[in-house]
Amino acid sequence: MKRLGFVAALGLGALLMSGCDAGAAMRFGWPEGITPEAKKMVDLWTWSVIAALVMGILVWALIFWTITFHRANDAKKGVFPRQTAYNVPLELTYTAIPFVIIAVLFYFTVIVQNDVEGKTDDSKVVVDVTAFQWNWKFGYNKVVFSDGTVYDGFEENGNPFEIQEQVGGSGPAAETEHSGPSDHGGEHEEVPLPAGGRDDDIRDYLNFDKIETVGTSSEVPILVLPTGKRIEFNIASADVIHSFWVPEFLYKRDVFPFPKQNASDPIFQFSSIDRTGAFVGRCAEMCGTYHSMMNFEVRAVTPEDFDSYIRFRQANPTATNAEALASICQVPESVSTVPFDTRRNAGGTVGAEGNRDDPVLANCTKKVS
Ligand SMILES: [Cu+2]
Repeated sequence: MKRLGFVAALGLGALLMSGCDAGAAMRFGWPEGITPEAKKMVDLWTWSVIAALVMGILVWALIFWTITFHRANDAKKGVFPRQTAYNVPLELTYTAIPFVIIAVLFYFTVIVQNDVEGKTDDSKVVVDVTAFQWNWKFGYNKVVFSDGTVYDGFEENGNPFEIQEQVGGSGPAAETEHSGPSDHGGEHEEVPLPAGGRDDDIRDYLNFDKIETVGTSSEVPILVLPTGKRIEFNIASADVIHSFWVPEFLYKRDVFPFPKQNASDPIFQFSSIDRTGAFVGRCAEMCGTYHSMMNFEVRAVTPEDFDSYIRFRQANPTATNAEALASICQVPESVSTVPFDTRRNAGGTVGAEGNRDDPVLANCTKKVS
């Protein structure tokens, strides 16, 4: 008993000295959610862990009670123990209780899941997310400003893969007319390119918008969003399967190429972001060599700042995202993550010292075998 008390005191002391507050402790390792949906998921998680702990403590207590008070001693040696099998009421009880537990967990999971996956058609911001190896592109498909005016950012002829009109005969080598940014006028022969085993010309699920933010290996893409407004995400991949994950949203969704053919729903919504700040986003699906470097940042700003940001980008189509962020007095670079150093130029961190024109080792004798 003394030893048990010591262990309990040690555990309690370690918890108190770790400096985590009660709220963080009750999240059992999860980050603090910043959407109403995330908060509901945290509650479900907290109560599920508590239920598991109650069950765990009960089982541990029964195990320790048995091994402490029912071990063999001299008086019991050689005596056949009392048999308790075929105790029908007991067996019915411990069959029924797990079913009740599963039913209760299932009920609350479905309630929260329906809420998280719920969609309405009154989103104030619609963002087109395009994942590609190995970065992200964010486009503003629709924005409803605070004064009620609607900005439609969808670019009708933005898809360079879409074949607008078939000219001439049919068949794989048919002559086609190409429209969009890559159009150089005139006719050319269609060259099928690899795209998930399909021709590029059916990558018409990719959305292009007038205002877009594209990440590069030297700049982390920052997706600016307003607080307090319903936001819709429409995710698509230009190549392989990625996964859109913002830990503070407590939400992650696989980003598929060809969502229709892959039977994947590319749209999800959050009813609001509850506080301003910078939140790191990551790719959560192993998608190739630089998968771990595929970071982005969500920058939640006030609705007024968001309106100014979009209006600045509307008025200055050639301005960079950094300039637009600076125009609303936001730090123009990501503050939650850093770009991956690709070491492809001398301006970055270079490797060993050496003469670029003659990279040989000084005072070295070649080994001849
Ligand atoms: Cu990825």
